[in-house]
Amino acid sequence: MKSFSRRRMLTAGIAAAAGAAGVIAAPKVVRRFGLAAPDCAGPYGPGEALTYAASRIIAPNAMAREFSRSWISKEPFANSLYGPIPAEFTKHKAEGFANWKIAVGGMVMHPTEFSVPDLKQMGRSSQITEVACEEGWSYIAEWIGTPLALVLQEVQPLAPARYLVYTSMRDGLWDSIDMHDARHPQTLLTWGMNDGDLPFGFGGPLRMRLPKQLGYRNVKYVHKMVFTDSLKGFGKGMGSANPEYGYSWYAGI
Ligand SMILES: Nc1nc2c(c(=O)[nH]1)N[C@H]1C(S)=C(S)[C@@H](COP(=O)(O)O)O[C@H]1N2
Ligand SMILES: [Mo]
Repeated sequence: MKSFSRRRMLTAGIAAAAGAAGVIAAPKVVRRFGLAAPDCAGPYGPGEALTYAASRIIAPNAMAREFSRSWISKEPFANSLYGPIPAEFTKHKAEGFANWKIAVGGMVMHPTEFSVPDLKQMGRSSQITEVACEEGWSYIAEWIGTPLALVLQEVQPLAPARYLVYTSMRDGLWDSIDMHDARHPQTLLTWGMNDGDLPFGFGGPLRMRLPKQLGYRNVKYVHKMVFTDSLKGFGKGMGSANPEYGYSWYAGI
């Protein structure tokens, strides 16, 4: 009850602040608090800015819902992939991804390449959570992987690092999260699903899993991660490929 009224008060507060400043000026308000979403100047503008800021202010430790085993979907749906397949990816696929590595660099003390066995050795966590596509469908699966927080401990991001940009080798899909989401206990570099290896169709050998965010942020076949203090130099500077197509960067659920 207490937290509910506190939430209402804070929501009202943020809305009032935004209202007072004019909805168009909302991004300015959140920028003042250091919570500007990188795409807040884009089409989602004020709405996007408020969702991101509100989730950090009201529920900084919110967890995605976890389900019991009986909720696991009998027929999980692997979405289609688009675009040409680079030769480098075809080669890895032919090798059964035995030589797959993820390179972690940018603003870190120790730039490192990790193989999937390296990650498995580092640590393991599992969760039964839902993948929700922005198109409306969803499914529940058990996801098994290495908490990204453990990778951060290894590479040691430098103090100015604010975002982590991660990229797929398959189609170049890229996205970014802030340091808060990078350290979130449910953020996994996923290599397993439903008690087995992560199947190819679901992003195997390695997939970013962010159960608190929409499906498209859960990039498959990740091979590169870069810590940065600014997203300006990446694509059109809106934090991911998605806002370039009109989707929101933060996409919290
Ligand atoms: N590399 C890559 N990752 C991707 C996509 C993609 O096209 N390429 N599609 C995204 C979208 S839009 C969704 S909804 C989810 C779908 O996950 P699923 O195939 O496990 O259902 O994967 C995301 N990850
Ligand atoms: Mo999606």
